Amino acid sequence: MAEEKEKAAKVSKVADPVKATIDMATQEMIVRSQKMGIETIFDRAESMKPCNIGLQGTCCKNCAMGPCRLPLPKGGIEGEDTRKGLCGATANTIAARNFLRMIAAGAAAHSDHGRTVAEVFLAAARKETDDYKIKDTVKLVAVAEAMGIATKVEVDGETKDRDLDEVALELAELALGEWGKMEGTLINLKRAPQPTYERWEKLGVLPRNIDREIVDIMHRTHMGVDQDYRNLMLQGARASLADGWGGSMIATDLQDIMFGSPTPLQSEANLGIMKEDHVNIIVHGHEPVLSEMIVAASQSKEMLDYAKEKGAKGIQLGGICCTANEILQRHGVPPAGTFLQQELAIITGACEAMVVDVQCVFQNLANVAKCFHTKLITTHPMAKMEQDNVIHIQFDEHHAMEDAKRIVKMAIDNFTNRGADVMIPRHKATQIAGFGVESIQYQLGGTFRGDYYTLNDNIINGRIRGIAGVVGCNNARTRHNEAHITIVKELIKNDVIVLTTGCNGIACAMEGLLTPEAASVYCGPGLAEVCETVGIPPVLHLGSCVDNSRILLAATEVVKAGGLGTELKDLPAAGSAPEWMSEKAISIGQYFVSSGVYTIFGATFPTTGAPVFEKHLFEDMLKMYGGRWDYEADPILHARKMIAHIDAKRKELGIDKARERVLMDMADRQKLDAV
Ligand code: SF4
Ligand code: MSK
Repeated sequence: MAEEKEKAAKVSKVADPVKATIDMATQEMIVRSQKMGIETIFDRAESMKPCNIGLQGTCCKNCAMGPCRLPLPKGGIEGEDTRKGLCGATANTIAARNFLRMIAAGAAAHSDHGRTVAEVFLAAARKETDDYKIKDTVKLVAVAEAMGIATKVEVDGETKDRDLDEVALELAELALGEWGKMEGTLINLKRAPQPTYERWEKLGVLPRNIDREIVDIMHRTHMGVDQDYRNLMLQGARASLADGWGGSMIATDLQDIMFGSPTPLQSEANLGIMKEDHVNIIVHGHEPVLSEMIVAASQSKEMLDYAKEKGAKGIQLGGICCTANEILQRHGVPPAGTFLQQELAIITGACEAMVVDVQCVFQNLANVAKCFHTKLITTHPMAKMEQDNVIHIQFDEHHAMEDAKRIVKMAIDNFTNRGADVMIPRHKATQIAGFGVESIQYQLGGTFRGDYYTLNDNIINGRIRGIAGVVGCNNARTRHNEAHITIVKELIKNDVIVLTTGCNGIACAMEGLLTPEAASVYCGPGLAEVCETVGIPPVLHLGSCVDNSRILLAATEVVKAGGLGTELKDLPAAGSAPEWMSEKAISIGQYFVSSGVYTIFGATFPTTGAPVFEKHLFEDMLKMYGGRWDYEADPILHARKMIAHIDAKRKELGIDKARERVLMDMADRQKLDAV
């Protein structure tokens, strides 16, 4: 352990905690890590700077004659762009191929998550496992019907409900088929507004099956295949739609059916949720199939009694990243932090076990865990670590609870190995999470109409200026959480309601923005009035990365409720990923753009070295899909661009005047109050 700390202390530069993050708990833990000589991502971001050519998207290593590097000359390009790789590939081709491979990796990650869920769902439907059951039968019927499965039967001239076990089995088989079917296109695409579907059909971008679109990208971007950035991006759209309306949507739907659809619940967020006198288990990654079982195991009397036997007062479960969001939205288990706080949870010295599955897991966790008693447990067959202190307990849905209990017991047994040097930051905040398409409908929809009428009404009358989806990661190249929080605060201040997922959701929770009380503190008068009347936070947490599909469906419900156009592109709405870092964010961004949403990224953008290709993303796509990409690193300008887009859409819809009236009413009211 001492040797590990010595090695870690050799890091050449250390981060300035205040410049690294806006979050107090994170600042305190960075200071602690540096005092202990344990290197974290914040320090590594100081000692290693990114490659400027890779950053521009114009480095190609798709064959062994490269890497061919095509940096944009200082001052840009005047006249013809003559840059080319050995094979003649232009900067546009190289940047487009790189962009497409990011979409492929992102879509693969989301969709493989969906595939695992679908396989577990099939095992549950076939009754091959006792650990997973159908919890939400209402959603089972709704999803089955949305995917074209009959849920009624005619018996002796009478219409009756079909046996739900039969429906579940048919749904499981149909859903799994979406990954590799030989004919047709993805079923869920038909859940989009009809004109959007027709637009995709006309453009020829309807995905055929999920796996094929990803394989197609890997083929097409191989050396010497597709060399037209426009044609490449048609495939980018196809694969991204296979993610958003395919793999991710199926993951969300089947998870809700098996584990229960989220309903609003209270919880907390940040490292301060860990408890000194409890066994602390942190689950981290993305797939909830195992963490659902860990929640159940850690709440079982058997495990709680065992923890007490070992001298702990109980078991505190917490999460990092989207596994956190999954168990937050269904069980109220508090997130211990965002992506950038994963090492810090171990550095508290109070983490008995960190259990990881797939995606967003730092390999350096193993090095940090060596400095403490923490057991680092990998659980997924495709995600192991080379370091010898990592324990692999392979999860199998057929004995899921047994695996979960083994893990929880291992953590409890480790409680007595904890060292004396423990520091859990006191910072944590209360949050209300657990919103979904159905619960927003209940909270904001008319009880009589049962749709999004009330939300639409408030958008039309101008109390709510528009809708923003603000999602995504942290990026160690930017100040942790600063852009997330600045952008969200600027949006709600300007009466834009925010739907959040992923690490943005955790960041907003840590900042106290996910409470109804936040409305009177941070919102403009119109949004504050709506939130206070309905009793909702101005920022609605819709879950994990795959749950961005909830935003697509919620937006579709808004279109269906009427008065705001006929497609997602018509809505006064915008999407944002302020601190993105993952390839999944590019896939999400592209499926939002392809679905008609103006989508803006912060931090960095991976095409700046290829201005013509970038113009295709930022301008041409608007004509094709009604949505487009944009980029702005400055958080205030970023939010203002979103608001400007929302205002332009309000004008197109002819509802800009209504908002002016509402604001005048409010000003008048304030004047009256002052008298
Ligand atoms: Fe260079 Fe062309 Fe090979 Fe890419 S594919 S590394 S541009 S030669
Ligand atoms: S966990 S993909 S850092 S949001 Fe979904 Fe957070 Fe981004 Fe991972």
